[in-house]
Amino acid sequence: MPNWQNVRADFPVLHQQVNGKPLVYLDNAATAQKPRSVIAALVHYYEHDNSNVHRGLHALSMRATNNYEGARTRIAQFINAADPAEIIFTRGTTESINIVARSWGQAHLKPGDVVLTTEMEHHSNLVPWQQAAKASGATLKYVPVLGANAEGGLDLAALDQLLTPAVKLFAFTHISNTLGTINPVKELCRRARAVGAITVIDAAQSIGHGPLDVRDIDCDFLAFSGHKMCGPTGIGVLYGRRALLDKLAPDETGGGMVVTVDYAGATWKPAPERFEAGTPNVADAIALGAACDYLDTLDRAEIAKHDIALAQLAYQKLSALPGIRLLGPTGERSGLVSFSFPDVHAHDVVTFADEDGLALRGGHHCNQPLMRKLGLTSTTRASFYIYNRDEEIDVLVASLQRIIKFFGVT
Ligand code: C6P
Repeated sequence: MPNWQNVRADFPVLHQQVNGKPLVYLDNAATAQKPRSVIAALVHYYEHDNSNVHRGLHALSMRATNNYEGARTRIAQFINAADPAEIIFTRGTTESINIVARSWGQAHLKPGDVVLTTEMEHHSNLVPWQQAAKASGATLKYVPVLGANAEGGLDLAALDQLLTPAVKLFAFTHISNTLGTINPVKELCRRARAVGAITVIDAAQSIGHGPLDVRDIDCDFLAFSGHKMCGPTGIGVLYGRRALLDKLAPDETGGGMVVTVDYAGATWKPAPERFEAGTPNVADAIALGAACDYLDTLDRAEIAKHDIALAQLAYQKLSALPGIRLLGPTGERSGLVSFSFPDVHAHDVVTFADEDGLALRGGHHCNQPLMRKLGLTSTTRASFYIYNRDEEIDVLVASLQRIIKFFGVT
């Protein structure tokens, strides 16, 4: 089992005071902090290897290419993809989902088809499907969430009615960034496959928080961002089954992704190059490989236990506070807790908490339709990661007690 106290020492940013108080960083669902090894990988690349990839025959370019492709192989291994060619580097989850929505959507969707998603999706796994449906004449449908506080998760009985052969694609999140719900992704993929639908998983909130095996889940596409798993911002991954990727036309075209070009047209390289037009984000891809190494030194099954235990403790302690409304599952949940107080805006909560050195997130969390369904405009969210400790939950509770007193919440 990892020594969680040592983990904190790996993250330079944590060792600072905010408003005269020790920083308590509980905004990990927005972005995770970076360990020294990831920062060192970035510095090393720029100090020693910086060069363009796939183009040069000189030493630096070959080193950069080897390290860039090495990172692809490392990430394939991290999610147990069958082939590194199934790993496409993108800017993040949002771009990854947009590539599928545009490339796959354009090629396959037609009027009468259904794209299925869920009521708990982040805008990044919702708006691209709205756009794809509009462009093709397909219909977008949503699997409902159950319960006044969405505590019941996805309505799996309604899924029986919704998953008809008209459904060509089913896109869903692995973990809700607002509710903390962990969806049964393997089951959802199995049920989608039974009607011939392809599956797209938004793994933004799960990738850094536990083991993830695309072959075991048996999904067709999966998207995630490096910055939520200790990697840099500006880099992410689209995983796609090779057989599907090689049949897809690229969404973006230009240098690096073509075999031949003449004045009449061009032919495409196979995946992954086909989807990586232009100079890629070499440094951040390499540092994402270093983030995989880092997380594996901690054991991802242990990370899952650690983050879930913190969220459960927080849920239990917060539920004792007057007036609080807790959202999402009452039982097993991922490493975050979302809540609201009557007549206190989440932005006020976050501003007060900041005075106590706490970093929380307040807002709609890019989940506007879900917020509306729950009769809310915003929630406050505390999200936990490998370097958080039980004592930090006490700081959170004390800060919320101060807020409750100030606003006279009963
Ligand atoms: N959620 C949050 O604070 P990008 O921005 O592309 O790295 O990730 C988008 C995204 C997609 N899906 C889910 C489930 C997400 O949580 C996010 C990002 C952040 O909750 C920023 S809104």
